Amino acid sequence: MQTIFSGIQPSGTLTIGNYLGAIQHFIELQEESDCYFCIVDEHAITVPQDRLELRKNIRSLASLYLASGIDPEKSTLFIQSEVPAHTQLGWMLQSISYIGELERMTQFKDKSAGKEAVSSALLTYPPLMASDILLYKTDVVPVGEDQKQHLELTRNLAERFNNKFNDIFTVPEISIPKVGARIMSLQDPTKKMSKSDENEKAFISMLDEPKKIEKKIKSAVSDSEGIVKYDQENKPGISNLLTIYASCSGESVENLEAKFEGKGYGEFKQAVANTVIDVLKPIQDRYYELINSKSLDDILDTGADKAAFEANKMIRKAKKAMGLGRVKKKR
Ligand code: ATP
Ligand code: LTN
Repeated sequence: MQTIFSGIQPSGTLTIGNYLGAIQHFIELQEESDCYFCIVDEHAITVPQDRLELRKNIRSLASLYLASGIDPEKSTLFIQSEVPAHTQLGWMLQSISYIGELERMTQFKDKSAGKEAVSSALLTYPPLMASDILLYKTDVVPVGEDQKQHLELTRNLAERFNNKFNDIFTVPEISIPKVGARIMSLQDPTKKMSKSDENEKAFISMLDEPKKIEKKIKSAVSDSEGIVKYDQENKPGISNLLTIYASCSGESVENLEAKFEGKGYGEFKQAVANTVIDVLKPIQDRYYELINSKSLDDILDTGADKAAFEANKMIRKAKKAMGLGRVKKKR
């Protein structure tokens, strides 16, 4: 059986972009694979976080994973900082990462641009991400388009380690969805939708109330042509709404274009809003049942134990390969 690993940062409430680009696919994958889904809180602290807000976001993300359909009987759901092996292997992988290759990462460039104080952890974020993946002998990593570069670096680090020390890591494949891999901001459709965007109107949060969703979609940037047609270059706003509609409904973009031929943006936007609400409403209902439940804690405890057991086996191999610590004598 193949092993799947993916992580999401608790850096705010998940957006419809996170859902369509990532979580929706996790749900399908768990049926036929051994899956690990992680709340990567140590990645979130690479930029400043308020401690109480972070706590809240961690729990909220765990609850959203489950409400969206992650089944703890089938998948291992856990919090990164509760499994120390992640930072341990992260450090070892930093020792074989080059500053030059880390500085070339677009996420680093985007998040550090114009900032006065940039943490060194923002630069060394990718070896920690590689550690998350490599600890579990991961075969496939399902992510949105924006993570492609990080995955390529992960593959390079795995191969570099295997060649330099010992062949212990599985070199993972990336899996990017065909539709929905890059949902764009509603206010600036040339930028990806991001949960940490300062402008709240730019994203639809998975917990937004129906009225709010409707309002945000109605005020989404479009164009003056009045034709519902997919044209990424000339009509990025409408193309983005078509992608959202298609990923939420399962209908193809071509079908939707035909359905809205001769109809105005008002009617189209209302239909997009209705489909998004239909997808999110049942998830929100389950979310509020779970958020304060004891079962959420039990699931996270079990997940951390299982993940730590597997991860520690890989830590022992990696330490041995690099010559760290002592050779344990059998007594
Ligand atoms: P932040 O804005 O805090 O950096 P983010 O919204 O980009 O966060 P992540 O936690 O970094 O979200 O990503 C979680 C998963 O969601 C990843 O697989 C990522 O590729 C995917 N993802 C994030 N944004 C989008 C988007 N706009 N469209 C499709 N997939 C996305
Ligand atoms: N870097 C990712 C989050 C992330 C991740 C991972 C994704 C951290 N570790 C391991 C897949 C596998 C992001 O910013 N979206």
